[in-house]
Amino acid sequence: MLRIAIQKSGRLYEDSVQLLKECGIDLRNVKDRLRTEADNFPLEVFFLRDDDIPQYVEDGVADIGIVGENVLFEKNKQAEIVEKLGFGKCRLAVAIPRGLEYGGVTSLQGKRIATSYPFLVNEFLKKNNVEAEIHEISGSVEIAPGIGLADVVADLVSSGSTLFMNGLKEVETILQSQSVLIKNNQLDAAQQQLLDKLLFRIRAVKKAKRTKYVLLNAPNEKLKEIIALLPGMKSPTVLPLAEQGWSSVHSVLSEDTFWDIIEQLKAAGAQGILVVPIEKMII
Ligand code: PRT
Ligand code: ZN
Repeated sequence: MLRIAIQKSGRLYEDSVQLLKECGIDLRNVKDRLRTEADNFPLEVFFLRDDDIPQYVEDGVADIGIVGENVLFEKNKQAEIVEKLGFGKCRLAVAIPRGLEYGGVTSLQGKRIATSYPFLVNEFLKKNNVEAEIHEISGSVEIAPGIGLADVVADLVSSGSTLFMNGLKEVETILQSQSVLIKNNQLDAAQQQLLDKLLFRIRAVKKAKRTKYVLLNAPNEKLKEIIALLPGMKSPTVLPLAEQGWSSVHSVLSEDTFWDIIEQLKAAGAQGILVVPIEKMII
């Protein structure tokens, strides 16, 4: 059995459980539980504070875990990243009171920096040859300058509205972060095999999320032009319509190029374009 550690509650909980669900792993009765077993995959799930996950995985109490890179790097534990998961995106940034002039990282010299990420902030300061005083606080970092506890802050940012509401502006990015799947460094062959099985599913789910299934109708004389616009997994599927002179074309499109290609398809004479989400994609 493979043991996975995920966040008990908080910003990563929903996405972590949802990802497992999309991998066909159903967790029932998870409410207020510290551990549970999946009934259709040999997986035991531990629900923990995110801060504890790197340690559990390093020690091998859990074989794998889902945690933000910010926490993983801050805790500086021995655990290998096996897959970036694409959720929980944020950045660890330095922010200063909005009215303050900023002339680059040397402006931080001698300042008091409030943060919950002392290790990462210290590494950042060392790398930039800046000496500053780090004040470790565990929450509400953004209010520290306002109450005179610090001059500047280093905190996680996603939309930026918390900084804005507290009269702060971002001046440096220390780390770009997202959730990752990590593993213990000494998995045995059986555990690795289970992890590979899980990873295969995770990758199929991730790939499907970035891809759409497209169906459209095209006049036969335009088919060549339309097919040239569509990559498909191998090549597009073309089926004759009941109406003479028309075909139905099916293909997959990546999210990155999606809108550009749809416009070109329309311009090339495609009609009745349907775009359908894909649940899993195995290639
Ligand atoms: O109880 P536990 O210790 O498990 O949870 P926690 O309270 O330590 O963490 P939680 O649930 O708040 O966040 C878990 C993880 O989500 C973090 O470690 C990050 O990897 C990720 N994440 C993504 C974020 C954010 N975005 C985020 N915006 N974590 C926190 N924030 C906070 C930030 O600290 C600040 O207070 O949101 C505020 C800023 O948000 P914006 O949108 O106003 O910029
Ligand atoms: Zn935490």
